[in-house]
Amino acid sequence: MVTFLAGGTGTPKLLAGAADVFPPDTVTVVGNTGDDVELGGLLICPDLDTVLFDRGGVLDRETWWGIAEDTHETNTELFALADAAGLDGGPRYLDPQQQTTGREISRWRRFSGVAEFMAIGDRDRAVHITRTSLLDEGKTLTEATGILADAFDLSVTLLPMSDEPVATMIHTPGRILHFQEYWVARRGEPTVDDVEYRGADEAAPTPSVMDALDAPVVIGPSNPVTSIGPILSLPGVETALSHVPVVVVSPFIEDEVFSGPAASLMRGIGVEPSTTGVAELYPFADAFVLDAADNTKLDRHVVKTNTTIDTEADSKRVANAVADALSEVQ
Ligand code: FO1
Ligand code: CA
Repeated sequence: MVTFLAGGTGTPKLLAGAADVFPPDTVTVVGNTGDDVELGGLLICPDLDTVLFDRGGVLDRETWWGIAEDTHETNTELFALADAAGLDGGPRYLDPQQQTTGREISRWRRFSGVAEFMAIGDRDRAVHITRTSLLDEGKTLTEATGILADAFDLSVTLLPMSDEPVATMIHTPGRILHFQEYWVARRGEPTVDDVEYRGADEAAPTPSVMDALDAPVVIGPSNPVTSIGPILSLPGVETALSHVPVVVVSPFIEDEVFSGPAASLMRGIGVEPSTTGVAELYPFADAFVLDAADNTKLDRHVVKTNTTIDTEADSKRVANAVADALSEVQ
């Protein structure tokens, strides 16, 4: 058995061609839920959905979010309606008093559906309606995710990191923004002063997640601050990781990041944006897979390969390097 911690695109890309190396029925994926938002009453879990859709064979691999060739009729209509009604667009936070369901809801991640600021596809939306309805029926997020995983015929086990809400909040000079407002509405442009995992102290990793953290753990080339940080912020997770072999694929080549906002977010929390900085954030990690061109000196086992992942052949090569690293530290 092996457990992958996943968020954003790094780990899903690693999983995309890893089946020969890590048979899917031996793989558990723990997904970040710090990016989750409630938008127009629907719970959207982007990082769970990227794994759900990619392992289910329907992911839009141009963007690595949403469903391939989805239509956006409802989203377009929401804009037209807001415009016609003279309502302001952009992210509109909801007041917690307006809470309409009995579910435990974190006010920090609730947005109005007026002029829906994230481009939710129509088929994608069907997933959010199903998930939210299952929660309203009293299921946990773990149960709802399991039901969706069956619907998409997943052969890996997919688990949310927690059944309780955690919100990744980005502190910027003027305001504190939810991650999706920072990333989607503000295109990652505001200066990052700090990053906060709101709710993490009161949230718990689920029992299934704690069981999964008894197996060797792989952290793919995901953003350490917004993809993996929320998982590590949950009580007990770092301690669990210190007791099992952990292999990390660096999302950097020395100080050059492959993609996304990792560098400015790391700088924002006062960590050097580089492989060295990633190693500081993962003191429990036993081995690192680094790019062949990355000459960072680390006090851990290191396996080198070309870590660029564009194709499934790339992903298989990196997965083999991960397996080599695991066998060295197991
Ligand atoms: N990212 C964007 O840049 N723009 C969008 O409109 C957008 C919509 C969206 C809808 C559903 C979903 O699951 C993800 C979506 N994303 C969008 C991606 C998302 O903001 C982030 O890339 C992830 O949260 C990072 O892990
Ligand atoms: Ca360890």
